[in-house]
Amino acid sequence: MKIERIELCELSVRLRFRFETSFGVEQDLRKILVIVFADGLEGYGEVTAGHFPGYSYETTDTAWVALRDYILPRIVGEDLATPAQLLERLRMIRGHNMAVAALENAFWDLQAKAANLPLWQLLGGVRTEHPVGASLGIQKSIEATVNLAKAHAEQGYRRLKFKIKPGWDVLPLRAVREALPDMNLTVDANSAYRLTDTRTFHELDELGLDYIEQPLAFDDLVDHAVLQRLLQTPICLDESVHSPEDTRKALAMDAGRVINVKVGRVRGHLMARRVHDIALSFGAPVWCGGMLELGVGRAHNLHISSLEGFSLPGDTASASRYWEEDIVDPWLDAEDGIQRIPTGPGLGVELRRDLIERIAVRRHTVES
Ligand code: OSB
Ligand code: MG
Repeated sequence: MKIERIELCELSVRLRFRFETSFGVEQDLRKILVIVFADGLEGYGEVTAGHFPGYSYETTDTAWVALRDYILPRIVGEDLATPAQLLERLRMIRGHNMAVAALENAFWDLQAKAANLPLWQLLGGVRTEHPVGASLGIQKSIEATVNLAKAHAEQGYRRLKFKIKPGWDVLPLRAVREALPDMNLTVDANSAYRLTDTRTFHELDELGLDYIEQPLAFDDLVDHAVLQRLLQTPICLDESVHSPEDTRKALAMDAGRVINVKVGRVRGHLMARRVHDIALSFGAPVWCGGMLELGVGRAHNLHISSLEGFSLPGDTASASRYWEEDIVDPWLDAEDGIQRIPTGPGLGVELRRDLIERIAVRRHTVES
């Protein structure tokens, strides 16, 4: 397919809730939509980076510059047959995985549309429904945490994940465990702890959590392996895994036993699939992480969740949990904790141009 034109569109959006994690609070976000034109078709991708470098060094602004100055000029006008060829054209660009992934994802969408297949099928998926969990931010009180947990359990979410940080961990989780004795519960520290916080880890280990997500440094595997040996609860790696090679090394050294696959963090679907395959070969379950995506990113997350090894609920909750309005039709909402993966060609969602027009704050177009 000859890539004729690529459009970037930055959108200003407001989350329905204030989302607090160990690295900060977010509510007003800026997201980049990537639209790729080829053969009379359009493919869509979304940059998953946050607006602040708290989760990763990538941000909306770094992705904008990386796409505009380095990535798009290498792709517009090219005749590309596969996502692998697209990645090969970008091989000399080190890092900036979320920027690259948005374009790679749009190219997959294009290819699926050209083949008249839903994206999940092109990716090798095996199911069209997937159980989902919810990621719940740090609340103002234990009571608020328990109430939020109960409300989400009632909505049918299959797993609840709680953001924790030093000083906000064992007590709220114990209260939630008492209120919901049979619920699948997890915690996500976003790298807020050190190996010396052993007491907290041992107390968390008593709560029957499905896993403890990214307790230690964002760039660490060694200490995670030491910690995993001390715990019954599996460690799930998020920030520390950026590639299939990272996955192999992490699982080989037992730095964790579960992998959170984020399509943006690992440079797109092709690499996400390899991460999945490696995890499967180690017998490690994977699940699809979330980055507070709008409908385009959320749809990509649902399609990759169709692969066999995504055996745990994803952070692919209902769009209406996050947004008053979303940029795609139809709404990607779960019913009783199950998301249906769209079955139309490509992503299987349409862009709401009127809304995009209203919330766009910056645009850039490159033509061949
Ligand atoms: O660590 O999984 C994370 C959101 C932004 C950045 C990092 C993370 C998250 C979430 C929210 O946990 C997941 C979602 O509901 O989209
Ligand atoms: Mg995480």
